[in-house]
Amino acid sequence: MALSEEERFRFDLTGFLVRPAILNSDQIAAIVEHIDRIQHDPQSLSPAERDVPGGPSNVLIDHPQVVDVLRELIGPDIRLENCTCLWREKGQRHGELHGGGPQQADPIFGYRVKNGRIHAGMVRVIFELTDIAMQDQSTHFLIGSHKAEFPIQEKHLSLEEGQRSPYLTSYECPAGSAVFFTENLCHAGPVWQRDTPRVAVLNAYSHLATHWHRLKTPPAVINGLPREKQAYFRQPWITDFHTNPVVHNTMERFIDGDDDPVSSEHITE
Ligand SMILES: O=C(O)CCC(=O)C(=O)O
Ligand SMILES: [Fe+2]
Repeated sequence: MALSEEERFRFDLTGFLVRPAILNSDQIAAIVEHIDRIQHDPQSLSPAERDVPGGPSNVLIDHPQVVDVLRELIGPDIRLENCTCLWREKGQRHGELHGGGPQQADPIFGYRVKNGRIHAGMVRVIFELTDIAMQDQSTHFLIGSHKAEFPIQEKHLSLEEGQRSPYLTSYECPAGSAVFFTENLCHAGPVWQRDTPRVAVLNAYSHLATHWHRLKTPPAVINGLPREKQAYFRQPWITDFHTNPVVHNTMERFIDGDDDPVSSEHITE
């Protein structure tokens, strides 16, 4: 198992988990510089690097300390279905608390534990590329809400100072940390309070058979990745019954085969 018993307990109890400092300083510097150019000077980049996870951020797609955890949380076959970068200046925010509660019933997001195993739907991984202190106001979580069966009550949804739920929690971590959370956990990106920006990459992983986000990663970026990383974008199916014996959509099949890495569901307009 990838998670220690303590990590598994913590993820199940709260719905999120921080793995501190899994990237080295060279990796962090290269990705921050790349995101700066994506956000502020995209024309200086080749089309293959004009968005994440192209260029140096491709190390995040299949970081060993991340995919091991995801395979334990989601299942052995996973996809990367959305990848975004952020450069959040003081005063900017993502928005209000959202998600969690009874959408638990939806297999895309749902979180359940059976036979000693976690079966999470979509899991988001935030790669924090700057140090995060509590007062900076990084992503916040309403802990336990990933298992809530009743609607999340209004008084627990405030981000106002002094009116926040006692269950609203965040984290501190050094640059280069990975923050995992189940998409069924109620969460928010409040107003960023630090003078220097928060730079991060957000990856959404899901079970191989599901796809929530319409893929927005540009085809040129996916085409520019090594084949074993393109495999994380393979089509969302498990078994092909057209063939005898049936074929399974494994990572190895994709890597050894000639499937077009850019599937028809791409936004091309
Ligand atoms: O930007 C943030 O801090 C939160 C992002 C968020 O809500 C999400 O990844 O779904
Ligand atoms: Fe969100």
